Amino acid sequence: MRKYRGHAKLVLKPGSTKEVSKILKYCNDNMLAVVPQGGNSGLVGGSVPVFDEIVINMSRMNNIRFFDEVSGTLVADAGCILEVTDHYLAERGYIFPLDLGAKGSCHIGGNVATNAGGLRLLRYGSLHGSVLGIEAVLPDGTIVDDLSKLRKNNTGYDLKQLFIGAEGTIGIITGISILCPQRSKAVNVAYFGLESFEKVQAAFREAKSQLSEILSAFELMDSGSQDFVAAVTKNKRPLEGEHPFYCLIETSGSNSEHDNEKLEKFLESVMEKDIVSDGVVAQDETQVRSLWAWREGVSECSGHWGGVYKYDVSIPLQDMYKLVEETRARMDAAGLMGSGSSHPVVGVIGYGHMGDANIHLNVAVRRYDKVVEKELEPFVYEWIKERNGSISAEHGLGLAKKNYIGYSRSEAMIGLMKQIKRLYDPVSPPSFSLGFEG
Ligand code: 2HG
Ligand code: ZN
Repeated sequence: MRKYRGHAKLVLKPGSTKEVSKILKYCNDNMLAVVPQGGNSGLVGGSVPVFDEIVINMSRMNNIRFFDEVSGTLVADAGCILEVTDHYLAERGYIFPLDLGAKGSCHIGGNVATNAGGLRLLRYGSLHGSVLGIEAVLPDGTIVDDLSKLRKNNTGYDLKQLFIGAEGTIGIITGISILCPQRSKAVNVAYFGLESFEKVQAAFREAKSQLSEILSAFELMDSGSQDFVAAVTKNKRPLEGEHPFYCLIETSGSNSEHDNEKLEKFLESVMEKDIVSDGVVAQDETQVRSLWAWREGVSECSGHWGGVYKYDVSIPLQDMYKLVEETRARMDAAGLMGSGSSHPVVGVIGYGHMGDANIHLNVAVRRYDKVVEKELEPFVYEWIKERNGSISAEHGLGLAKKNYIGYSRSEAMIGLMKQIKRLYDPVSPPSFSLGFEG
């Protein structure tokens, strides 16, 4: 993101859990700060050694340890790349229950440590549900071996849940055990344009009712986000006319013809009801990929002009897009938005996971600018708090959001988190710790 910078002098690349343990023990004994690093695809500065910490890079720990073709249980090292792991599973008829744009570089350990959500949470649920166990190393070097392969284990506290989304603050995840679903034989995708956010909501309701069990993704993109992708990639747009909103629907089932028919019928019916203005259904694998690129490409394209302020928020669905409109109006009113180079803001866009009430507000800028920042924060955080939303739906706190946790968690909750942090990491002074501590 060209936003966070560090000057670490040392990067360590452990090849085993034992080595991670030795490193952490040594660093703990000598009060040396560390930052765990996965595929470096995070968006909140969580893996950057901004305090010049020692980087512990997990990329050498990339072996699949175990896979059971009957249950779908996978046990693998934290440093396995998500896409590589998914290819391994595809060859065996399975799928990793998480997918995101950064799949080619992100690590599955980092995915679990940050509780990544991604594009198919609607179908496969959160990692809190699919992860069966973890192996982690605590700050003092203790190895926690909880690589359970069981779905059910009601014996006391479910401690692995604490590591999922803890962003490395209580230990480094070195291995995961995860339940992988059967890969669907048929994947179909539709992309369509709509005239208002009310219509997007109506289309979502229709999709759930008409496509029910085969619906695997329902993604939202506003016109600005698609303009960004068009400007950067120069690809031909999927639809002829321009629309204020676009949605991408994916179905995953067992019968391509049947699912395709269902999707075509859905599209016909929402167009008849005047919910959707225009739409297209992918005819082959290449079209499936190119339609997805109009959604997956937004995140990277929005940084094209120099920088981008990113807010990843959960808000009750009916209010979701208002945040983008009001932020845009605010930038306009402050005279910050325009085509000339004296205007730092290139555009304010919204896109994201409609199915999970999770929107990504991106403010694309020509340069990072304190004046823009002052208009955005705390405005965005206050706006979200007023509506009982979350200031980080799926990207975590990292460095970017750690001081703002109070907008989404009560004092009592933060107090409990601090106690947990202290329990797992008693010697680390607050200034050395990441996330919600400090
Ligand atoms: C996505 O859904 C990612 O594309 C990234 O979560 C969102 O860059 C962003 O703001
Ligand atoms: Zn996202």
